[in-house]
Amino acid sequence: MTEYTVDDLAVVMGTYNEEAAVGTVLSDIADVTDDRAEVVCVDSSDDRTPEIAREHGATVIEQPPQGYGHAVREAVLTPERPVIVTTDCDDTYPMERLPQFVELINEGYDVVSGDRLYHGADAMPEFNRFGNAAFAAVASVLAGERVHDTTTGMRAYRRDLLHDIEWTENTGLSAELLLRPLIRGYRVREEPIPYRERAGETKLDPLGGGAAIAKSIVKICLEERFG
Ligand SMILES: Nc1nc2c(ncn2[C@@H]2O[C@H](COP(=O)(O)OP(=O)(O)OP(=O)(O)O)[C@@H](O)[C@H]2O)c(=O)[nH]1
Ligand SMILES: [Mg+2]
Repeated sequence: MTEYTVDDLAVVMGTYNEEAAVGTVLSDIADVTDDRAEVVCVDSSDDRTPEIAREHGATVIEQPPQGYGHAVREAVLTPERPVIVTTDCDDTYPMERLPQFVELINEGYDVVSGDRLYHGADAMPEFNRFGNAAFAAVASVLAGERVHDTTTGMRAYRRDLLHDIEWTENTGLSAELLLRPLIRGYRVREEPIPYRERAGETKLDPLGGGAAIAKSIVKICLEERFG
């Protein structure tokens, strides 16, 4: 089996007015990969985020603001490199773990999903923590396999898988990117990660967004198992 390195890695993200965090996130990626990973930002900002991203050598694709899933779907489908990692551009995810995520792909996993709940996710707002526990419980029952964090922003994927499945969700895209491969029998692993407090303002409406995610989880699981 091919042994991938950070030269085979693309790190991708949606960016929407993240000027408080984008410099730190892209510097962290450059540091841990010796500047060898490709970086793609699908950007909908009206602040300095895209300029800062370009200064750090990222490829910036402009897109009108249409929500998380529109941005991240375009982001994951863009790179040619065989290993693709998603992150949020808000300095919440541990970029120092990128080499380990590549290693787990080398061990044979198709999806490596950063599990924020394992260590307690103290930095997560209480309402989101409750919502995420509920999403995981419902998804586990409907998928027939135990999952712990369905909405994490940090995952590694084999590129082929991303092109073999049709993605339909917007706010629920993160759950979809975990659950469709899982139910189809791809090798999926959840890996505990630390989670930091966000830099800058949230882009998610907790109530409306939460309802959309719950609906996506039910729809995806029913489609995949009985559709
Ligand atoms: N291009 C683009 N990016 C988006 C859009 N909505 C969200 N994003 C980005 O997607 C990522 C996730 O959004 P967040 O606001 O962090 O959502 P969240 O992680 O559920 O909420 P927090 O707990 O506040 O971090 C961030 O990097 C956002 O900038 C959008 O409409 N367009
Ligand atoms: Mg976030």
